[in-house]
Amino acid sequence: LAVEAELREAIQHDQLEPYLQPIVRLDSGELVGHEALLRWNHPQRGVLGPGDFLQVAEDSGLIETIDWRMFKRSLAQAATRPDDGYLTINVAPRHLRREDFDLRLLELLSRTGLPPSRLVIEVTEGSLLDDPERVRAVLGRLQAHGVGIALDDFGTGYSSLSYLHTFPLRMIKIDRTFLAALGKQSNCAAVVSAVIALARALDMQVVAEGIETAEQHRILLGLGCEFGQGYLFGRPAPVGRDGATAARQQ
Ligand code: G
Ligand code: G
Ligand code: NA
Ligand code: MN
Repeated sequence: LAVEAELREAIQHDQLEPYLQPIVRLDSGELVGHEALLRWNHPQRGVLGPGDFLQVAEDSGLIETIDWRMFKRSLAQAATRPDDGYLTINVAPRHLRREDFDLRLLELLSRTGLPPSRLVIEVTEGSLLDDPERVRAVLGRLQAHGVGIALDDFGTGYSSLSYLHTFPLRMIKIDRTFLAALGKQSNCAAVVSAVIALARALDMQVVAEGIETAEQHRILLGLGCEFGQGYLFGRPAPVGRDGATAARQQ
């Protein structure tokens, strides 16, 4: 309860902020987009990531307010930065169960002036499977307006990609736990390679997450992975202090 009360204060005092992490083409290093990641500028404890409070935010329902503030800020920022590529936002599962989620998001897009084609929403497998018919309808309407849908943390769930493809997915993001094992466990490369081949056959883009080393970068290139994100290319950073600098210098 202490964390929940503190979170309410954090919302009131505007201590929550989107950090941006660059997403790049793995062959050229070209910047293609950014992921907005929630950070809490805690007055005593410094900058906190979602690991410290996301569960409480979701259980208490505060995540709805927090997410809409994040969406508003990151969409408005992206609208003023036309060279930043696309923006991905993380969407808590409960939003997708709301019939009016797509309408609210489209309204925010028009209010901020961000073209829908520059927005990608990141959803998890769990949030798709929770209420598949309703979620498919909401995502379908967003896709029809040009918003992209990315499947986040792919590989941590249990569903087959062929079933997940019954949702309108533009992109899958390979979870960073796979990257950690890449180069250490040989079967890991086989799994990633199969995921890339299937995604390609289904006409989806693949983004590898959590690339930290040149070795991982090299292996992914060899496997035909097109896009990536990770500390090697840029850490999540507040707008203004540019997290994409490392990517541009490559
Ligand atoms: O940045 P970090 O690695 O700590 O993020 C951890 C998790 O928090 C990720 O799984 C991500 O999906 C989630 N997350 C990050 N930012 C947001 C946000 O703005 N809203 C929601 N709902 N989840 C977020
Ligand atoms: O759940 P989601 O995939 O959205 O969360 C991404 C998380 O991964 C964020 O919390 C982000 O801060 C973190 N992250 C981004 N790049 C790297 C990286 O190269 N290594 C590690 N360990 N974490 C990363
Ligand atoms: Na994400
Ligand atoms: Mn992810």
